[in-house]
Amino acid sequence: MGASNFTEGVDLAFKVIFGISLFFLVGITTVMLYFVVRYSRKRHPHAVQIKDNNVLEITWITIPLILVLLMFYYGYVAFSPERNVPKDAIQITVIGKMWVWTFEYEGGKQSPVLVVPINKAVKLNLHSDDVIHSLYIPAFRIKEDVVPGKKNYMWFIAQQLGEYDVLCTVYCGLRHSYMETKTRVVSEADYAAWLKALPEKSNEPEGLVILKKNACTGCHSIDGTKIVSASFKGLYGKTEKVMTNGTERSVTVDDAYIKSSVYSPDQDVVVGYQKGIMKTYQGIVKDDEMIKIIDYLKSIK
Ligand code: HEC
Ligand SMILES: [Cu+2]
Repeated sequence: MGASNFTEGVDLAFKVIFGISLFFLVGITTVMLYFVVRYSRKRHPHAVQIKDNNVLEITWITIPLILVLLMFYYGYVAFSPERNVPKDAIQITVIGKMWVWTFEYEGGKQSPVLVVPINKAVKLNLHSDDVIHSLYIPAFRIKEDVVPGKKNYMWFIAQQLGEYDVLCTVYCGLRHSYMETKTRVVSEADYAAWLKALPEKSNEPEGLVILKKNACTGCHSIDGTKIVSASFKGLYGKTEKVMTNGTERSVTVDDAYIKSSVYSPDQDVVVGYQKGIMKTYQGIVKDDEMIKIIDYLKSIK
């Protein structure tokens, strides 16, 4: 039995198409080699024109038509149920954002991993906060684009307990390849217990929640490791070399500098980095959120 209810159908479509391709690869190559020998100029010095051979023409129309329709049939049979969601499916919202997946359960509880009960239909409502992402669970044989401003969905029934990869398959910026997580398929009882234990609200500091919500942590770590840019750890109070209008100067990282870094990131560009990697958060990070971010940065200096 496949990992999901779609695994077998998609695999069968793949095998049919692969089989037909293999048949043509072997068939065409064989005929080609045979013709090279049989109709070489030595053996067959004068070319003969063959015209109006009805049997031949009907054959090469009918056989490929059947094969192409066969491929269509198996593809259609595997794909069409993927767009037909059972009414009683569990609803989970997926939020794609550069470069994290977040799964939101009933009541607004959020998790960075997708946990689902076995043998239950699960519908994923796909939502993007920024650019086009694509949610892919290879073991389940399902993939859908997550497009900003468009309602898209996918669904499945997990049929085997275990942990499976979840990927983003469209290039969505610098850390696209890190945009991955797991699906955990658990028993129904474990699912209920897990969902119950999932905290209503994160018990992390408010400032960190805001940083994560805006995916700042995709580029700035909080533990000192360098990702795309400097870590937030130890940043506050540090003296930093920046380029302002083409001249290098030293600044101390304080409230005003953090604010201008977030609202006009290209004004002072930290030496060693490129302009334009970080976008402006003007109008996205509100003033009260800014205060919480700064408080948080002070707490990890
Ligand atoms: C796409 C990656 C990316 C994201 C997302 C991002 N930043 Fe940045 N950030 C950078 C880069 C690169 C620099 C260094 C270049 C510059 O100064 O513009 C930087 C610089 C900074 C600086 C100055 C750092 C220093 O060493 O002086 C601060 C503060 C900062 N970012 C805060 C934030 C906050 C807060 C967010 C989220 C609201 C955020 N960043 C989101 C890439 C990013
Ligand atoms: Cu992505």
